[in-house]
Amino acid sequence: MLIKKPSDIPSSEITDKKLYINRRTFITGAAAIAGAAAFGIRGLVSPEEAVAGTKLQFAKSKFSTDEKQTPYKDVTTYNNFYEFGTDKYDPANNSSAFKPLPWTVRVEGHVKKPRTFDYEQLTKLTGLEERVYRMRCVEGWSMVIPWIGFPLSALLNAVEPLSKAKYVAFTSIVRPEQMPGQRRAVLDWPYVEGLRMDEAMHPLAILAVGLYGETLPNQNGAPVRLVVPWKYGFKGIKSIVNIKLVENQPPATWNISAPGEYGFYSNVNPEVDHPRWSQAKERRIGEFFKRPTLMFNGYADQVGSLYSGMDLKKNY
Ligand SMILES: Nc1nc2c(c(=O)[nH]1)N[C@H]1C(S)=C(S)[C@@H](COP(=O)(O)O)O[C@H]1N2
Ligand SMILES: [Mo]
Repeated sequence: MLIKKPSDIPSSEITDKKLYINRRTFITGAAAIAGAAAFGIRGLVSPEEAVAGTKLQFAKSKFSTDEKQTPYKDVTTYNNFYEFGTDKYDPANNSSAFKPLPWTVRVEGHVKKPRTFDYEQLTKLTGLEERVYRMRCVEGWSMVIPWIGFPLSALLNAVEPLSKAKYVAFTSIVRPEQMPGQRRAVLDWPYVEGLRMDEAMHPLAILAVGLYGETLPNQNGAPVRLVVPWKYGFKGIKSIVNIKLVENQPPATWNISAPGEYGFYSNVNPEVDHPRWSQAKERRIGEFFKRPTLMFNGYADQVGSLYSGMDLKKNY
């Protein structure tokens, strides 16, 4: 993330590079989930579907944008997931050995009922929804992604937060044997992130288990990751194993690594530039001309009130 500015990336690199794994490769990877039935996501997938890519059942959501969706290929081959390497194509190329199932997420801290959820329990909390969201990376590119997930608030409510809980701390998995990027100290592992409690409870904040109607490819944060569409992409922590409700503002990986560049809040804000580049515009992947970046990534009507009275230049 520190390495390339969006303006350094020729659009030819974005569209023409042949290094992406194709959809079939993902599907083979997902055949690892063939065990799906064995792991107990029975009811969501039939064995045939598991082999052909694990389809999810979901409802549509009123929170979706009807903007043109970024092609599957771009969503799954051009992104950041430093556990698999620092290049945009590394996650797709280096994540095939990762085994996303079986999986559990521990939810604890200042809660009445701390609990460990397995994958099936997560997908059944409220059932799954499709949320087509605009996503804006701090580096200046953006996508429109049809996520499949459920409200983070549903998970938090299930453990009954206590009044002492002011923030939510998220932790990614550490598995250097399956994540080649973790064999190097590019970041402090595990990757960690945080939200303020009211942000975490906002209906737009979801935990995603899929995209384009199928289980998440490894490179996009399988099997469960955070999606907060009004914040820069790096807040969307992937492959989450622990969620802890805490009293004080928790550490966040990019904030630890470069505090002057990446704040705790990291709301998409065209008026507050990154110290090394402007945030006023963005390049929607697949489009040639840049478009203006919108306050809170276009979700100002829904989330603006969370920050009323806050100095967003200081709390960047
Ligand atoms: N665990 C972990 N989560 C992570 C990252 C990472 O390196 N490790 N990168 C972040 C960054 S910088 C971005 S832009 C998004 C990109 O992933 P997506 O395109 O699949 O949303 O994931 C975020 N979550
Ligand atoms: Mo990012």
